[in-house]
Amino acid sequence: MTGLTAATMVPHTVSYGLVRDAAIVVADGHIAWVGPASDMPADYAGLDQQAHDGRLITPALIDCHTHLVHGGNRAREFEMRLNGASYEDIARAGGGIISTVAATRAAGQPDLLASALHRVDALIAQGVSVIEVKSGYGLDRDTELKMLRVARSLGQHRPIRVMTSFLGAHAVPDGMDADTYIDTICLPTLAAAHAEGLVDTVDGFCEGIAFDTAQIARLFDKARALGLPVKLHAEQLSHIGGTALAAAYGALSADHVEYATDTDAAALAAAGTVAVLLPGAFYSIHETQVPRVQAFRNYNVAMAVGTDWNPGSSPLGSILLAMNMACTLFRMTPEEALAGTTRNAARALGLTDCGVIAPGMRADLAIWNVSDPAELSYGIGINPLHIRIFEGRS
Ligand code: DI6
Ligand code: FE
Repeated sequence: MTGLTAATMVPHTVSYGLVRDAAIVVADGHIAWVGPASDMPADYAGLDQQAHDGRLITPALIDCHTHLVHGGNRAREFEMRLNGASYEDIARAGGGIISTVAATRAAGQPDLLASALHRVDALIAQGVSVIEVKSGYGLDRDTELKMLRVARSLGQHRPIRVMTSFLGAHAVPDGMDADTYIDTICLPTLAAAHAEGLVDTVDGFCEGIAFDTAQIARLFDKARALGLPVKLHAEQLSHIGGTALAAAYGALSADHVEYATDTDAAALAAAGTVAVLLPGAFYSIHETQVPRVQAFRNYNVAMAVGTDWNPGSSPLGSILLAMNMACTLFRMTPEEALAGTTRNAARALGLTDCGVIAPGMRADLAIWNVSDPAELSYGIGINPLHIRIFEGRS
């Protein structure tokens, strides 16, 4: 491919790792060479060439935090919130996550798959090549496994790579206390899901309305025993120590982190844990505590951006809009937002073969009808995708 402006997102180079008048050589689904066309080795000159008249090419986008397998929707709750109820009021009144649990338990696997594929298609149409998908709307063994099987199968139905997270510790089911749930349902279900090869990472919701740090620590100990990496919903609605816990366990990521402190940022940096920022949830629940982006910068914490696509706090089906919101609501720069959906999103998933355009990386690429990479975050509700390339094929 020639005639491209390549935002390679290779760090510690120029802004966006930008290469103008770039050529990219793809072979066997991987990037063989990238650089200024004038430097392309003569051996590649005989290959088929596609000219792209100055279009921008980036790594394909990565949505590193979604709950896109779920039954039903919560439009009613949206209406309640607009009539004055808070997210926590709704959760305590038996609504919220628990109502999606009922809908997800009731849904057959084909229906869950069909609705998830619609959501996957929307992300693919925006240049996404990797999605993370969580369980957590089952809260019983059969439904958690059903969700993870659906998540795993998405990649057989669409050209997309799926990373699964076991989020059994998402909410406490009705009629049970949190400790009993963790010990008698959540941990055994994790073991069963892992035995079926359904779990890439283990996640939890560490929050006053969900699980405390001691309960999450038991979950993380089990994950460690199974050899699985961890990540955590931490400090979304209050500060109860989830970020420090995630860092102590060397988590891949701590997600939301609106209420994380400077001390937490230092702990994330020391652990190499990515801060995943989710402006869709911040926006939807009218949160006012902005995550400390400047502290993450000061301590060199890698920042990723995701949709958090879920039926309650973030019915956001657009990774490009998440990038725009990260800039406008959190004051991230467009370059940070793009790093957050490419290089740093890969890192939040423990992936080392994607997220930058460099030799040896998977040829998962997005070509856009724009010339300046800032345009990807600048547009609101605009999709400038020209073509997506997945494993070298468009
Ligand atoms: N934090 C969130 O924002 C979502 N889950 C979580 O742990 C909310 C999920 C929902 O409301 O259905
Ligand atoms: Fe989430």
